Amino acid sequence: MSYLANINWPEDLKALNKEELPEFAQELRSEIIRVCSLGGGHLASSLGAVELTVALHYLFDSSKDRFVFDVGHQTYGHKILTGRKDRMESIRKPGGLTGFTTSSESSHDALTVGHASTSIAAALGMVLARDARKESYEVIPIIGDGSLTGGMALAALNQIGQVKPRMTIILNDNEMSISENVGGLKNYLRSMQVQPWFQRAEKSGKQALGNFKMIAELGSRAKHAARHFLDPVSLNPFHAMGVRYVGPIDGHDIDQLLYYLDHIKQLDGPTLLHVITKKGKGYEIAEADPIVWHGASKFNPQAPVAPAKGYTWADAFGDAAISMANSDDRVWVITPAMRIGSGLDQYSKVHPSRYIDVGIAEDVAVTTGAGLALQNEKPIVAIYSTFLQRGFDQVIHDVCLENLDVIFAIDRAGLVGGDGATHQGIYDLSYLRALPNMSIAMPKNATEMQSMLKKALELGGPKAMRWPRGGVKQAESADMTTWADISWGTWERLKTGTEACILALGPTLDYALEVAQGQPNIAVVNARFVKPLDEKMLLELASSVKALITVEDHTIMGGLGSAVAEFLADHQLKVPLKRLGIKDIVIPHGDPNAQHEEFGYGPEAIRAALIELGISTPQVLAQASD
Ligand code: HTL
Ligand code: MG
Repeated sequence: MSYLANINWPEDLKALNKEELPEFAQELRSEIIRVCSLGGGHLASSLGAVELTVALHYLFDSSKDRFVFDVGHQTYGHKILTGRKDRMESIRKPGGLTGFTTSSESSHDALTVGHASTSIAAALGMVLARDARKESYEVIPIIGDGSLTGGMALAALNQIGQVKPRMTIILNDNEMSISENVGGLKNYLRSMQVQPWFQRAEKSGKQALGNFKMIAELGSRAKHAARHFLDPVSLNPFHAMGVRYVGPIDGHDIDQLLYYLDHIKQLDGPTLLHVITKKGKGYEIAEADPIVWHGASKFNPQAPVAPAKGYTWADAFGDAAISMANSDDRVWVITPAMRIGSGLDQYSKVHPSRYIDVGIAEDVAVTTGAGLALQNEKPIVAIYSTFLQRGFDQVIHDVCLENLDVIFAIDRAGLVGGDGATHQGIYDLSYLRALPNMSIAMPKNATEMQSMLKKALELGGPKAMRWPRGGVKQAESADMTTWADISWGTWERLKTGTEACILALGPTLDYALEVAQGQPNIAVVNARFVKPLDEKMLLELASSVKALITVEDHTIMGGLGSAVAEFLADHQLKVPLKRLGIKDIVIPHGDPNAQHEEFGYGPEAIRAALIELGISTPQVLAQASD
């Protein structure tokens, strides 16, 4: 029988008998697989959290209790159960549901999220508010083992151990981040599953938990004994921070989940429930390769194979890094948990001794890079634009102030597509440009990327290079010694023109070239260095053309356009300037190419800007009215 057909809201789920829940969980799982097969999505994490999601919704009321999912990528089941079942096929698509939890999408989404490790701190704030207002709802952060590697999560736990609010923290431990999880805590968590005391505790744990409240109210000796049973080793790090530890329990056994969640909610103070799950649970291929099926592209559920992807910017960086590390044994690459996404799978195998995955800890990645540089090593810190935001202070304080030789390899610069608002890489130029000693470049292709990396290594100092998500043509030579020299801080004239010049960056160069094609009055420049600008060329242009247009896949405030405007103002140059890029708004998920036009910096927008600037040649007008 189909339960799902009649279940749209948590109330419908609550109408089922407890015995019916495992079967319903299977239906929920099938629906998640179906939805992801149609349009892709975070399949493996959502599958692993199915039973947990069912148990939470069966026991609590997400319209008032706050489920604070960390990252939010494991919430497809939660979305289906909270009134969004009929819109699931739209997930991550333009105008559709977001891929993470988003408060504006549903009142059942307690937190808008996408970056890791925030759930426990946000939940602490909610619990403080609840207790200050003497209200009685539950606040339940649900955090993965990967996300627990972030300093923010650990610092928030530490604070909870001080404040000791009544709350349940669920640690959803599948021993995986996107790739294998890393770190000492991971080893500890794994050891919890094989300790002999755990096997004993598993048998009698339920009974002990049932009696816990009663025992805890007895004298201190009994209290101590009870605590020791549930919180078994005095070295337990959660216990040490002042948070009661219960577990580990089987996160695919709904009965167990209900039992423990129900009992823990009756306890005072904070309790962490350690739940063991399998990433990709219930779908053979996803269980076998949870890395590939972490973020799936659409697939045929009858014959599921992950589609082959073409050569990407990340691959180009990974190949370049291998070559650099081959030629210089002081080159290192650091990633905060993004081995695959940053193109480092091969690098990690070829140069394992100069590769570090620090976990979801961008701050640690940056400052570890600083430490290496202080000892004369040559670190490359590979971070997505959006996640480097987490390491901002470290970039200033630990790298730039000391002018250290750290290369920042920034992937996913610009709009990123399905991941949407939380993951857009559109602020890095603004936040890096202000920093002393920092240099920022954006190559137009993989060959230019190689030259920039080589030069950055040679020059030293903090050097940031950014590139977009997606495909790029493979560079010809993998051998660093053959890579062309590039003069740092110089732009490249791609097309001459007499009346206007379009200064474009990265992927927007194609738009500029498309608009200028066949137009003798329009010049195009690859403005590949945003800091320093090519001041010589800019001065020449300012006195030789009637107008300038900047185009960038980045927020206008603080980006290339701002840099050019500042330069013109500082030199009292009166040439009209039009700046195209992202305005001061949040950009949702969508198709990046369509969004470039929609948000005002695609080819049509460039044509309109030319007309506005009075560069209304017949050709431009003809194209604009097409
Ligand atoms: N850095 C930060 C600050 N936030 C995010 N979201 C990432 C990197 C990228 N990221 C994810 S999901 C994920 C990472 C590293 C793994 C999380 O592991 P966890 O959950 O154990 O918490 P699991 O995948 O279910 O095992 C996304 O961007 C979606
Ligand atoms: Mg995990």
